[in-house]
Amino acid sequence: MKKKVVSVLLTAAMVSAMSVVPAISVAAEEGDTITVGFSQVGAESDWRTANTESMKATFSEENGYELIFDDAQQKQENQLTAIRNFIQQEVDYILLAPVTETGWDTVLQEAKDAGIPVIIVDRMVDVSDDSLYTTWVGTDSLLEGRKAAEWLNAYATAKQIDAKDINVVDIQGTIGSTAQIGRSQGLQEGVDKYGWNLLAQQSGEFTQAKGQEVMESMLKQYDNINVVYCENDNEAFGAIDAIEAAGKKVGSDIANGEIMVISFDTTNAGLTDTLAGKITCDVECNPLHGPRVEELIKALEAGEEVQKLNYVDEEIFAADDTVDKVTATNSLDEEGEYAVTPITQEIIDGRAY
Ligand code: GYE
Repeated sequence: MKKKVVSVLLTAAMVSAMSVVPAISVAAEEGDTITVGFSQVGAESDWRTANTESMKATFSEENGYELIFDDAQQKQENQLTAIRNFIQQEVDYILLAPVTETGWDTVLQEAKDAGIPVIIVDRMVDVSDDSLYTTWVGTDSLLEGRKAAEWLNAYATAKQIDAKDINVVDIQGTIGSTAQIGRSQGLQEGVDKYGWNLLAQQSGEFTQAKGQEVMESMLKQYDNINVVYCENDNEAFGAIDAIEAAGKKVGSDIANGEIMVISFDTTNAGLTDTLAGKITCDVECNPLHGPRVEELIKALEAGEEVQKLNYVDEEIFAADDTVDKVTATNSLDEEGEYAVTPITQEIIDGRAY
């Protein structure tokens, strides 16, 4: 890749945040290939597959990169090994999509000592020293959770459903991952604020199989569930299968015995289920991080400063038009109004993932 000066401006979809850190410049000479090691979480969900494809398409040979890709199969120990291999191979950049937030201090210190910049992608790391990574790009999971909770409150209010008649179960993501922490917190805040009954919470590991298993056991334990809060689309697919196998109906008419499914990701299959009315509200989580990470690398290559935290803008889709907007506060404590878009086939067809 040719060393050239590129604009430090990140895309409009990347909302700048917090402090600015000095860029760690890697002296890629004219014509040099940039080597990046990417430690990916796994292949647990449709979201993850779209994320992997985006990264692979961006960091291709023809774009001037050598990508060393490692699938950690949802295990942190595999990620630690992958990062240590990247250090040994003296890659130019380490890209890390961390499975959970904690447990990274030692290995990131090793990367820092080796002088290799680390870009965190998707979920966050919780480290004692922020200089252990150069920059982060990803989703605001807490905001996503709050959007879903505000949507549920607005929906129930519009349909005159009493908060005390809402019996919700939470199929959580991988415990300790940013996506789980934020989405679970968003729901908990809604429970505290509005007085819904939170019957049960259990991890479905962000997979369809585990989502189905957890929903089956919850249905056996509780006969009054009317809302299922799934922390990603694949868990929702499993939960829907479990509900239908138990002879119940998924849908928004909870006053008449239907079980409402709320989900996150807005994958193609998730939005298709939303159009079919099986998922009532799906909060977007955008997986297309490849070009965003590349923009950060280009800025660093040009010796420019980059924002430490780069949040991606995301939407909300629903099966119907009962709620047209919600107000929610993001992780930076900024209150915003977010439109809720009733899903159509045209919207699904026009999307990139
Ligand atoms: O929602 C889920 C995936 O970390 C935001 O991980 C990501 C989550 C995404 O497995 O489907």
